[in-house]
Amino acid sequence: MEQDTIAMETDFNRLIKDLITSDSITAMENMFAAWQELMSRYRCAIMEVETKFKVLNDQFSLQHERNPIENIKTRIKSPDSIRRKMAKKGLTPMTLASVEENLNDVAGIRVICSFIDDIYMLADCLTSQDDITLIECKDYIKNPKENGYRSLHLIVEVPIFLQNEKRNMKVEVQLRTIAMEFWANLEHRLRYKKDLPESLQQATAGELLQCAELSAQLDQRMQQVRYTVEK
Ligand code: 0O2
Repeated sequence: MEQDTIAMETDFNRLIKDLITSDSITAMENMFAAWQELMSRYRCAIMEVETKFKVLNDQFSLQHERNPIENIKTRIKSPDSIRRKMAKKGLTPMTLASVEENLNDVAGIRVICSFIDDIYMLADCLTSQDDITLIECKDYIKNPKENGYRSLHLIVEVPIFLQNEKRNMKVEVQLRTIAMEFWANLEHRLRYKKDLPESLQQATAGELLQCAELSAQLDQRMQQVRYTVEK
């Protein structure tokens, strides 16, 4: 019996060794290295765009004694989220070249602003810089989504300078006010409570839409207060 078990284990080990050849390990290592390199390029692109916003914030605070930016958040899309988005768009098989060409939001930066005006001022300042190319602009502030979602989304291309080459990388920039961020964060959390009955989902959607409208009014009023104070 013991002899049989030893023989089976030896066969199994041989099978595994045959499957995992040194060639396949090298191929996996190469794939992993290429993935790491692409993600590193996206991280560099985020650093470039984040620095641009920090410079604008600093310059503006010197000139106007206030900061238009409350907070900056950055993220690289997770491998699982990338895989799901590629599948949703029907982009299979998933290759690195296809991810780079077809996904605009692997690198994301969110800029939380004090006032609505600041959003457009910062967007203009960023897109008028000569190394930035504006690929797409979705204005969900002027045209909110049906559920009430508001933000300004830009897809920009920014060059990054590596040891021996220059690469243009895409970055998604989301600009929103504190009130828009507050609403979007809570809505995002509630949306993932998927097991709600249909009637409750509809009631919640209506309530969330009203909250979005209230928060948009709040943004408008705060903007008015600022105009009054500045006059
Ligand atoms: P995550 O984890 O935030 O990155 P496209 O990218 O153009 O093919 P998409 O994804 O519909 O199509 O683009 P869109 O409309 O510009 O939205 C992209 C991102 O905006 C989302 O990213 C969210 O971050 C945010 N967003 C859009 N609509 C809503 C909304 O209704 N509620 C909330 N809370 N956020 C929203 P991802 O890919 O969903 O994920």
